[in-house]
Amino acid sequence: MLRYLTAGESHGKGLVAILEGLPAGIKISLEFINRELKRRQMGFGRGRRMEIEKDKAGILSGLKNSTTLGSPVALLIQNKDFSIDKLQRVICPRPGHADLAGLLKYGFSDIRSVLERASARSTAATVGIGALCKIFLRGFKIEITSRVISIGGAVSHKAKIEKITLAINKKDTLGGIFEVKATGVPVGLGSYVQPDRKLNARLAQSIIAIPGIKAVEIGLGFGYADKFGSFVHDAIYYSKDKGYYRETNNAGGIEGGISNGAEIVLRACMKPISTLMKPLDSVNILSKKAAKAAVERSDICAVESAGVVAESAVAYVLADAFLDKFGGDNLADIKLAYKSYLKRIKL
Ligand code: EPS
Repeated sequence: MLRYLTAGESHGKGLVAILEGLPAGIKISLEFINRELKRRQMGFGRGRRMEIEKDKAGILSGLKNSTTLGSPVALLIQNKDFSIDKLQRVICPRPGHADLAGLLKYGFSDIRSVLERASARSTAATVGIGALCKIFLRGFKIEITSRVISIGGAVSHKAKIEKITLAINKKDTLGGIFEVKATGVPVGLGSYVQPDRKLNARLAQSIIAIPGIKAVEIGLGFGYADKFGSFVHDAIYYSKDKGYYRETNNAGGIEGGISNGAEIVLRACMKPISTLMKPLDSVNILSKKAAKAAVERSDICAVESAGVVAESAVAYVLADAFLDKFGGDNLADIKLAYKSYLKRIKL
């Protein structure tokens, strides 16, 4: 079983991630982890914080000679902007952020106490975990990628840049849609036997947990709603060299909660960033009088980064499901189990 925890505030000392359950014997490339962290920081529309931070991970445990020991792997990403105790109190909650609900729930008198952990800064730790999982999955030729489909409704590269530029000029923000694909996933990850073992359910949960994500669809997703069944289900064929195969992949690689061997395809919608430079109406939590929402340094658009974070979320779920199926403490054992499974299902 794979499990992880992250810790860290946006302007605290740093972010910590612990991943437990990686088998022994995996060669870990710190360079790869750092490349992934850098990818998360990119994209047109990111805020000034991304110019300050040059995220790099330190590995504190779980390795010997860069190879996993089967013990927990702990990562540390230090914050350059470590200023949590000096930053101004925040008293006007931003609509769309965790500010007001978090303040009431935890009984704070400073919204900063909420936003420090609710910030998407924590996704740097998620990407660190995802990079470790990607390294494991790559050993089995499973690759995960993402791309931005649209930003504020704009689809072409030029239109997306123009739209974000408009948002910058208008002191507004934008969301959009991104897609994540996983190739090389074998048939048989996840299960229909219990809701919490369904691969689609686990993927959807992990994606919707990313800050700002409001909707997830798998394969044709909402596109199923207005079509006949005969038009959307992926007909099954068989040939001696290919075995069972499909000519379409509307299911997005998952049927009945199980991977079916096709590419896993999912899309998610990220809402516009909720910190607005021209703020919306809010209420001062001290006076209870009408006021404009707090203005914090933030991003204008972070859909590309959210795609990278989603790759990590998918990598974690797939690595866990893979270990459920072929699990072991040792990479060589898992490779043997995988080989024998592939031999069995080759009909
Ligand atoms: C982020 C770091 C944050 C924000 C952003 C994402 O840094 P700061 O608040 O110091 O500018 O730029 O967070 C949010 C958009 C949010 O809503 O919390 C990061 O590292 O990705």
